[in-house]
Amino acid sequence: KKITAVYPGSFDPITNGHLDIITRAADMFPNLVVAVTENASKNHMFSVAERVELLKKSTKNLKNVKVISFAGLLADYLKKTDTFVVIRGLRAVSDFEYEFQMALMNRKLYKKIETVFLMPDQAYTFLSSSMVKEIATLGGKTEGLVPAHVSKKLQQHIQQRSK
Ligand code: COD
Repeated sequence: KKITAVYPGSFDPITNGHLDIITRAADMFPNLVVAVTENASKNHMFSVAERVELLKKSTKNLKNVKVISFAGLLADYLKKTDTFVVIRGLRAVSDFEYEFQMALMNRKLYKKIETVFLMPDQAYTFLSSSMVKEIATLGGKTEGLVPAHVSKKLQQHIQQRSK
C-alpha cells in the first residue's frame, strides 16, 4: 500500500526544524503532503499564500513533497483526501502534552488517524517559528535558523512594517 503522509501546521514561517521533519518524512513515505492551515486563530505574520510559497520554494528539491493549504478541521481534510497518517515533530517534553491531546482528539474526530512523531536533529530542538519572528523583529540574524530565502522575506516584511 502506498501511503501518503500529511504534515499539518501553521508554518509561519517554515524553519529549518520543519524542513528537517519534512526531509525525514519524505524519506519514510512515498508521498508527503505539507498542509498549511488557513484558520486565523493565531496572529500570523505571513498570509496563507505566502506561507505556501515559502514552503514550496524550500522543498522544491524533494520530488515527493506537495504543499497545499486547507480550511477547517484536519480530520475532515484527511477524510476527504482518503489519507490517515499525520506527521508531527517533537522537540522536547514540553511539546508532548499538546501533541498527545491533539493526536487523540483527531482520532476521536476520525478514528483511522495515526499520528507519527518524528524527532528533529538536536540542532533544531530549540527552534520555533515564533522565536524566529521575534529575533527578526528585534533586529537579530535568522541565518541558519530558516532557509536563506525565508531570512530575506522576513527582512522585507519587517522593513515594510516599519515604514
Ligand atoms: N523541530 C521539529 N519539529 C518542529 C520544530 C522544530 N524546530 N518546530 C516546529 N515543529 C513541529 C511542531 O511540533 C509541529 O508538530 C509541526 O512542526 C508544525 O508546527 P507549527 O507550529 O507550524 O504548527 P501548529 O502546531 O500551529 O499546527 C497546528 C495545526 C494547524 C496542525 C492544528 O491547529 C490543526 O490541525 N488545525 C486545524 C483545525 C483542527 O483540526 N483543529 C482540531 C485539532 S484537534
